[in-house]
Amino acid sequence: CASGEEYDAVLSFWDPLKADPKSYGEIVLQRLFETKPDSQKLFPKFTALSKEQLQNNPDLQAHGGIVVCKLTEFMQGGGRDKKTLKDLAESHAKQHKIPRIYFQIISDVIFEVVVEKIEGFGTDAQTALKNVLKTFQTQMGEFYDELGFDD
Ligand code: HE5
Repeated sequence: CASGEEYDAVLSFWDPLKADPKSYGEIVLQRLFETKPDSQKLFPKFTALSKEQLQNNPDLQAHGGIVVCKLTEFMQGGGRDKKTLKDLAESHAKQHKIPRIYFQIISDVIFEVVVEKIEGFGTDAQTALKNVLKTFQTQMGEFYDELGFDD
């Protein structure tokens, strides 16, 4: 599990994402679809759209914003807010049918985008972010296990 100091270290660089979740979320989802084209099929709203149609797409921006806001909420809770993750695991397992591997895949994309776009995100903050995202994936996995969702 990531330590409290690690959540603080990440949050000390997180202001740009808090200020503009849609823009960062848009980049994350576009990068996700580029690096893992299969992932696009998991989104009924986006599955049929071309790369061009995913540019400046208000739905994609809105959903990207939602994803970044949830992640911010998780970090601000210092990993102790189980309700947020439990609700997230339930909707992703039962409603959206997202195999758990995608939490790792999107975490890797988030890491890449954050390090690339956020000024001053040094090695210590990078290690902290890796550990925080790892904790996120692990806890989502534990809720998936509880729900009996095997994928
Ligand atoms: O669960 C919800 O609210 C608690 C519904 C809205 C929501 C979705 C839907 C939220 C808050 C998140 N996602 C958040 C989130 C954080 C992690 C990093 N997601 Zn989510 N998702 C939703 C992730 C990770 C993740 C990986 C993948 C492949 N997510 C997805 C996919 C996904 C899908 C298909 C949906 C359904 C809504 C939709 O299609 O929106 C356009």
